[in-house]
Amino acid sequence: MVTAYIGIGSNMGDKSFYINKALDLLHSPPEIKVVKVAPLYRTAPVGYTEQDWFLNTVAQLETVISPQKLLHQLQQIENKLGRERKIRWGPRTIDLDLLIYGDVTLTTPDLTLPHPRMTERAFVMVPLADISPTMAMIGGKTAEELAGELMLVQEIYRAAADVMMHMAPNKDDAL
Ligand code: A4P
Ligand code: MG
Repeated sequence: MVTAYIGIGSNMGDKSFYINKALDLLHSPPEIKVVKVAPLYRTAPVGYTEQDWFLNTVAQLETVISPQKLLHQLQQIENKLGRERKIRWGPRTIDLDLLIYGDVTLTTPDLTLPHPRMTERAFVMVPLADISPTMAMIGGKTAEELAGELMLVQEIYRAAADVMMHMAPNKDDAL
């Protein structure tokens, strides 16, 4: 079984609904178990800035499927929740990025691991540090140290509402 981390973002419609729904869908197949979810954050758009603020969080998973299959699952959930790819880094109902998959490093046309931009982004590092503060990041800093630096220069605020997951019973038996 491998521990993986997923970055989750939404900036269209009922953002917390889409995030909750994505987590429910992620948790539903027997080969994926969502073990931790960070709090939700309101974050200023990075990259393409002419768009609404995002709601972001990070989830920790345990899974037996390959990183490619996991990415495929994430894309299927994005499609199910009405994601349309019109503008790179543009508005989206849901964005699910595979941040880390065990200690795998990989560069292929479809998948780069760890996610190449994660350590530059407060909207990833702050929630990641909430659930795994001592994780060692590329460059030798911990998640908590990096999050502390990024939150001083990028706009990020704790959201009022948090994730309300409906965890499936007896999930431990399924893996
Ligand atoms: N891809 C390669 N590696 C990965 C990976 N580790 N995880 C490929 C997920 N996908 C990966 O992604 C484009 C392609 O990246 C996919 O076909 C996949 O094979 P996409 O989700 O279709 O498009 P995107 O999200 O617009 O592009 P990208 O490059 O993933 O953007 P980012 O880096 O995810 O940034 N600001 C705030 N505040 N909060 C956000 O959540 N998100 C973005 C998107 C920009 N600004 C933001 C936020
Ligand atoms: Mg993406």
